[in-house]
Amino acid sequence: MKKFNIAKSRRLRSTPYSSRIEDQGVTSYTIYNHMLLPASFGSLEDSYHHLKEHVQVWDVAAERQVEISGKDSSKLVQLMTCRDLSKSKIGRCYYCPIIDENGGMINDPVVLKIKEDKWWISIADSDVILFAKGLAIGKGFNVKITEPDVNIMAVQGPKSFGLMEKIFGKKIAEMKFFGFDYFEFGGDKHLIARSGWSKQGGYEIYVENTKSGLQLYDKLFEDGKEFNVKPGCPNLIERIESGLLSYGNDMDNSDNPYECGLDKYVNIDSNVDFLGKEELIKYNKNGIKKKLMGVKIDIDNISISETIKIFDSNNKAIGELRSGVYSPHFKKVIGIAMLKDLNWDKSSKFKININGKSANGTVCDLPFI
Ligand code: THG
Repeated sequence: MKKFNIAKSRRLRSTPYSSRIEDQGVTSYTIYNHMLLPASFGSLEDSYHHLKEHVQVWDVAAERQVEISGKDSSKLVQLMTCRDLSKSKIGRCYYCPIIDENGGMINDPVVLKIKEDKWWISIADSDVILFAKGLAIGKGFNVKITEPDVNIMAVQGPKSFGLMEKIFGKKIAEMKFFGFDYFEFGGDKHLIARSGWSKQGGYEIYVENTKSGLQLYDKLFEDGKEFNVKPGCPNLIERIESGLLSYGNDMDNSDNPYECGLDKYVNIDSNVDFLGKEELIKYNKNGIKKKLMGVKIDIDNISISETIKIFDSNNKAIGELRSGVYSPHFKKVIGIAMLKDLNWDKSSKFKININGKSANGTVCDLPFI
């Protein structure tokens, strides 16, 4: 295989934690919101087992914030999402599909209500800020839209609760899932949410004060020794088993929230107005023709850098595999596939060709675990 490097430049942004994770042994990066996002620290499987048993600190600064403030900020945020935010509360996070006028997915961020007239949209990999600015200009909204210098570090894994309590005290252990509050460290306040892109539990620290954040980063590793803390990053195996979707991989602008199985976050019956509502009402009435499903494939490894077609027993294309990884739990490859209707039956079998090898697979529900 040919070897190459990705050339660094100002356009490909590092994070305040980059030099630390490079010293700590990051072995690959992906690019997310024009920024470095660590993708591995050595073996994916070792990190997966460690994440499920101990605690990891992740540099997820690439989950950028789009800050929307001002008199019309709530109107603009609501216009962008099909989730009803009319009863949303300050100090809560909301997982919100952002959709366009056709109902096509633009992003699937976590939305934080900071104040009545200030929101953070914690985005997946697409330029939501441009979409927001375009809408605000077109509608003549009185809002300010920026990308503040906020760099999230996530603390994930079952021992995250013990570690965070040791540093921040009892109050942090009492915080509910998707709640957030401000916690003091070395004289500085940090916004911390009970959230994160794993199902192993944990927190996300939205670092605004970089200097204090870096001290906190080091403190997490110092105090974390007794919890067997390690550096980590979103883990491909864990996130697929948990059914956490990755925008740009599992779904994109050609898919709507129903097709992505995000029905829970679609409120077409509410009074609120949002872009694409008419289209979603139609999809809800007439049904959808494709849907994201789990798949299990009898093969012992896979590496996906492009879409792989899935066929039925008559060699008819019935869908495509969008993410996949070998799962030590299931002892086969598990993946997320967009399948055409008639193939959503959980016992449906299919054929797939991976790196020149033919393999058999079956359809299942998401999440796997
Ligand atoms: N945290 C923050 N920002 C993010 C992510 C994150 N931005 C990018 C990306 N991840 C956005 N995508 C997701 C997808 C799923 C979840 C969060 C962000 C998630 N889902 C929970 C679940 O599916 O169980 C809970 C959703 C709910 O029911 O409210 O956590 O991880 N800051």
